[in-house]
Amino acid sequence: MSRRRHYRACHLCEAICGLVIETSGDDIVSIKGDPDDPLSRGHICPKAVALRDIHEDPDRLRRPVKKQVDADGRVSWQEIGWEEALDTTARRLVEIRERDGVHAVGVYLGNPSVHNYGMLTHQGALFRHFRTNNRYSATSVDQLPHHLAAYWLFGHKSLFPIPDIDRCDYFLMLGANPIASNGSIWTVPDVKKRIKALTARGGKLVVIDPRHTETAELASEHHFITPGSDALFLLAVLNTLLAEDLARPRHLAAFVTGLEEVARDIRQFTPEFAAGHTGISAADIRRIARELAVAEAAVCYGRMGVSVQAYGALNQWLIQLINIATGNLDRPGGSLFTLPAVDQVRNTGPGGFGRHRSRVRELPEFDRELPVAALAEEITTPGEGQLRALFTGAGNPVLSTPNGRQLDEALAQLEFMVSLDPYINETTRHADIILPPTSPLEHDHYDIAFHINAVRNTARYNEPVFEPPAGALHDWQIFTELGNRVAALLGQEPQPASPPHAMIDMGLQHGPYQEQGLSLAMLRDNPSGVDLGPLQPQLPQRLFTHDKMIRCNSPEPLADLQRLQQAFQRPPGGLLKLIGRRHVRDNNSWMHNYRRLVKGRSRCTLLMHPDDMLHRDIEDGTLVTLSSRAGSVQVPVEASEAIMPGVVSLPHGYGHGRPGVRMAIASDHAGVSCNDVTDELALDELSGNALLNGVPVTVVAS
Ligand SMILES: Nc1nc2c(c(=O)[nH]1)N[C@H]1C(S)=C(S)[C@@H](COP(=O)(O)OP(=O)(O)OC[C@H]3O[C@@H](n4cnc5c(=O)[nH]c(N)nc54)[C@H](O)[C@@H]3O)O[C@H]1N2
Ligand SMILES: Nc1nc2c(c(=O)[nH]1)N[C@H]1C(S)=C(S)[C@@H](COP(=O)(O)OP(=O)(O)OC[C@H]3O[C@@H](n4cnc5c(=O)[nH]c(N)nc54)[C@H](O)[C@@H]3O)O[C@H]1N2
Ligand code: SF4
Ligand SMILES: [Mo]
Repeated sequence: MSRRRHYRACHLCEAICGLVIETSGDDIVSIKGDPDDPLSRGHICPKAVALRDIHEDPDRLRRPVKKQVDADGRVSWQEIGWEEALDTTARRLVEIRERDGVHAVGVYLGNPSVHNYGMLTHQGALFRHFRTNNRYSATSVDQLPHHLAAYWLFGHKSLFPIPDIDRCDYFLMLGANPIASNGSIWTVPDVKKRIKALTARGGKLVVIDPRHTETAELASEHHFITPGSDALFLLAVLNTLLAEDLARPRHLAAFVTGLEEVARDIRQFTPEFAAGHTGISAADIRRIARELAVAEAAVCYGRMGVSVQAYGALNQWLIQLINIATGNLDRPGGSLFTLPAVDQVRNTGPGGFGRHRSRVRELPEFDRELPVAALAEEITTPGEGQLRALFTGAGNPVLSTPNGRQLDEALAQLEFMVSLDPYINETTRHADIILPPTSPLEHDHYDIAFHINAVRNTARYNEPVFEPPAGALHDWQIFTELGNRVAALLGQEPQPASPPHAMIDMGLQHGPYQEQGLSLAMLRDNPSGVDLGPLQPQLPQRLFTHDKMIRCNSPEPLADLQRLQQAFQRPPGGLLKLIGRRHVRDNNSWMHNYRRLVKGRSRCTLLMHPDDMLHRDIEDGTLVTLSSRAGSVQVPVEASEAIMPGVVSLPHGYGHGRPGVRMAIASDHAGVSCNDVTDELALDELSGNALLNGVPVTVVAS
């Protein structure tokens, strides 16, 4: 059989590494990094080769399945044809919509939906018929605070400033572990090499994290911080900059206002006040602020650890204000906006906040989505607008959202559920019908999401590696087919659908690089990608605020300062605080079914500091009960000096031992779900984002 080389970008995480895949007939012979990709320069991580495992996995569904329940309540799954699967789904969704109204139909979209461009371009074909208030996604267990900060300050939910690590001298990083995660809201393949280059040229990386992480290992300086107290640290840094007259917004001064008002409102948040709660000394906080101020090019960046906690939105807003006050926004070596070839910032709406609220708990929407922490109660609470049918796509909220156990039980009460997903997992086992799309290597790929966040402007389009099997449908085709059927049932005309690549071609030809002749044809000729150059200063033109101004005195986070101050007037509760953790061979909940990724020692352990173990009669390996208001799990302890005393850490995405999960290897490496302990009532009250880091817990030997 002759060998063929294929080019492909990895879609598994935000680093979007270029790959070269060699095949022989239907077999994958090798998967390697593509040295000619101008962004990833040959980098890959251990997950890239799992693309082969996904493709070949016998547990991956190839055809739609329908749930059968016999007289004794035993569940089995029957393969059905696409016509029946699509017809039934469309009919049931429309029936419930007609009977109970559009809000009775809910939608949850998970993380891989953003890595799959066909899902992004074509979901509207179905959802335009269901303009429901009950839209949910992984955003509200993740980056919602980043969207809000960008919306308040820059006028668009996705206008994220990106740390320009390759030209930076001083990097202050909070609550991120890119060595494990490969970067987030920061597409930065090969981050290890970039961090090493930063310190090798005399630059400094300061990491603030309750765990001495793999990233902290490479840092010039690491400080433990009490989970959930980062806002006090950031306020103290900003306060020092403003009070000591160190702020110098440089070119930003022409279009930035409101810093004086912020300076007034934050005066009481001193380094001394922060020191008492964060565990970082006032002297260190002042020094870090001064170092930031004098560095030639500096950046402050924070991710999951500061977003998905009690003050997520406040934190992300403060991080931007620090970059503005030091004049490092829109500056090489600071943080810069990208200019993606298909400009999904310009092509999508700016967002909006609080235009409607959830029915039961009155939580605010953002960009027409409600916080997913409200999903279970919207299903179980009777009354008008109660959620009766649910569509899930590329998501596993039973394992990924707070109090997943409660959601698990709620899903069982739905009248109809359909899942667009290749697996029968903890969530989709509740579906009546599962619609499996083609494997990732059977469809083409262009990344429309993550170029927005990339450290360099590049573009890359790749053809499918394999032809899809006869009759198989891509995610985008499933959306189109369902949309057409729903339209017919509602007496409407079907909408003509062009394939995703045609939409990308339009986006390229009408995008910011049209003068360079960028088009799909050009990308087809350059399968390793096209380099569009380093990030450039673009302000104020790139702003989406109506008058091209940045107003720092955003009223919502300023008002949130009161909540912060009140919370930290109370003495700390004395409970342990639970945080999460990622490992380079995990990917949220769905990549535990591939032997090469799960081999070795179990990673689903509770990290605990020896000092905390001592009082509790716990030894390394002891099985403990980890409990919160919401629930408890039993898990072995792993002693670690790398975790701050008073803090424990458990990775999320495990808990595959539930009955009915059809993922054989994952079930053998089941672990427990961290989100059986996280609490759906604990939120960043400002944004509605979940609080998954800093959950108060107890730990006792089982
Ligand atoms: N290998 C792998 N890569 C992934 C993923 C994966 O599951 N596995 N998931 C992908 C996804 S969806 C995302 S969103 C990204 C996430 O990317 P990152 O945010 O870089 O990854 P995390 O490991 O969650 O890092 C969060 C850090 O915050 C720390 N932390 C926890 N609580 C606090 C706190 O209160 N304050 C501070 N300062 N720090 C705190 C944790 O110890 C941890 O080191 O990773 C992506 N990449
Ligand atoms: N405690 C705690 N909880 C967390 C986090 C944490 O740090 N701590 N992190 C949060 C974060 S950042 C995120 S993003 C969420 C993730 O939460 P989710 O997005 O809900 O969950 P995933 O584990 O990513 O599940 C992805 C699903 O998509 C399916 N899938 C994979 N590829 C495709 C595809 O191409 N098409 C379709 N149709 N389906 C596909 C998989 O089979 C799987 O069912 O978890 C969150 N939960
Ligand atoms: S770092 Fe992310 S994009 Fe790169 S190979 Fe690994 S999983 Fe794929
Ligand atoms: Mo995420």
